[in-house]
Amino acid sequence: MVKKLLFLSTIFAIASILNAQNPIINNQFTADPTARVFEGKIYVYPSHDIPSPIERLKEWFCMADYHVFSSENLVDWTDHGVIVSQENVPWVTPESYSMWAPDCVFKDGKYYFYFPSNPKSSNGRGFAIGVAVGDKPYGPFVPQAEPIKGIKGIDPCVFIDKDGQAYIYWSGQGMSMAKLQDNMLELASEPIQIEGLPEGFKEGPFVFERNSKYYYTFPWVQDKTETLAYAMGDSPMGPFEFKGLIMEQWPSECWTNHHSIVEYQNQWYLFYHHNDFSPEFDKNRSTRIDSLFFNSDGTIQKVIPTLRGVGITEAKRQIQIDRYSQVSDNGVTIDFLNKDNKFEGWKTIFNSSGAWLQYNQVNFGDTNLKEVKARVYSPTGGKIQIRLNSLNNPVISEIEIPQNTQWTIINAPLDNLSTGVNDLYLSCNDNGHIEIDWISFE
Ligand code: FUB
Repeated sequence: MVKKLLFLSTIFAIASILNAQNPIINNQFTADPTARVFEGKIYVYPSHDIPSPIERLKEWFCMADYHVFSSENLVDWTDHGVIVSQENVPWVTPESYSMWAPDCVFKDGKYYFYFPSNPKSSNGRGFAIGVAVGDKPYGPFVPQAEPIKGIKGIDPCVFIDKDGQAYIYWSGQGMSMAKLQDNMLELASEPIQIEGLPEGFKEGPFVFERNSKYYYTFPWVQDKTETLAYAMGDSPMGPFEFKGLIMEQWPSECWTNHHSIVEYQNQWYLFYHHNDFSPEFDKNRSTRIDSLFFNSDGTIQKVIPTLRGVGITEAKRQIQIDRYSQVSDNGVTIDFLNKDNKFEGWKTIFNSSGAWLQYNQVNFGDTNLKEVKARVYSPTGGKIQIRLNSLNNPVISEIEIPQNTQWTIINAPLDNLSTGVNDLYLSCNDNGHIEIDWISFE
């Protein structure tokens, strides 16, 4: 049996490379992202939302398997393919499509992948939490024959303290935790409830430590949709004192949020999700990242979700300016390129004089580039001006866009050249209608 499972995990692992800002994964829906640093890279273990192939889940969460993604620069992501699926876990009901929010940790040379699902023994009801074990962060992972005894619930998070003791946290029937045995597969203590949290629906615990403070973080419905909130304590078992919000609720169109917090190359990041590629159905979600900062007393500064996300964009790549850092109040709109395949991404529409857009952190390298290239469409024709670092700086390129009725790629020369990392500013001086898919420098 073990050999067969290993074989299945291996054949599914076909890596592909993705490049994107927020949302960071653009070849499938991904939710509940747990980010971990393994072998000097960031690995993301998300849920894999799919449009339901079965009637019962058409309006609900539907997940058949897990992929894992990795990145060194938080911009280019490798999809390592399927690591665990509902068909290859002995205890999971094969067509339950309940492979909800997972986690993965490393201990004593092994990677332990924790995931909730519907157990065969439960006649279609409820969740248990199982473990799959691997030698590498991208698998292959071998699922255990049975789920962890003593846990009924979802959203596992495993935290290993500095002394090597591992703790598992989960939700469902309250917010619970227990110690894990050294084998990482069994509980070492009776589950207890986390005290000190605010009233209201809570799920998705994520625990981390920083400067000897323990952070118990969780999605929490304070009003209409889920916020991300946190409490702090001096021990992984609490007590925890509620501190407030990490992220505000979504303005209605996505009911869930679910997150993880990780330090990578001296910067802390919040991984979370939103329904960017599926605005009309909030159970098909996508992973995002933004930077996270602490105050001097250890409390967390609120994270404002951005489209720009994190990481440096190479000037020679196709820069998706629709993932902007800031835009003018009027005259710029963002829309899908192809409403029938939203994974193709977005376009930026400039349609009035004075409109501007800012896209931060573009790396022009150390040699002067000579021209700008843009994929554009404009039924009216018009001009776009590009500046670096401020709208008051000299224009480095004026792109004259001829009236056209089809997407076309045009080139314009660059003046006042620059090297290094700069913020881009695009602005429009006329009232034409100009659509831009991407721009690039060469
Ligand atoms: O992804 C399914 C469920 O939605 C998760 O388990 C919850 O945390 C929520 O994000």
